[in-house]
Amino acid sequence: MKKLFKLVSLLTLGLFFVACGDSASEGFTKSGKAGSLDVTYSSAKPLVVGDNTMHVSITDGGKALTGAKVEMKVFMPEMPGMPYMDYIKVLDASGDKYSGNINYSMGGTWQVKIYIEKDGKKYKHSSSVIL
Ligand SMILES: [Cu+2]
Repeated sequence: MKKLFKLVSLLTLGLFFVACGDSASEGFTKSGKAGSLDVTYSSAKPLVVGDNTMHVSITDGGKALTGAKVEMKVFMPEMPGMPYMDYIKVLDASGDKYSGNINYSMGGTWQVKIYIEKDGKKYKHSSSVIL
């Protein structure tokens, strides 16, 4: 009986960790290249229509890129019955993290551009998200 109780406790504990793992992975993250740089942009929460705190991290040959000017732009091309719309934000730098609010004003596919400027060199990362 004691053994069974132990087993049930372990299973319950296991489920608890599985549940926690799920909620942690519900955030958003996507990676790609900007020229020679590696770019990851993410949000702690799933993306929603409206305001989202986005984080960008950049590495150059595996080393975090600090002191860059990073601008994020999201846009939707014009569609029948919908004008072109965009949202542009220069991200705040804090160490090797660049963050800022991005507002996706409607559901659908948004084109994402991340412009990076460092020591006079310019890089661009192109991506897209679906809300
Ligand atoms: Cu639209």
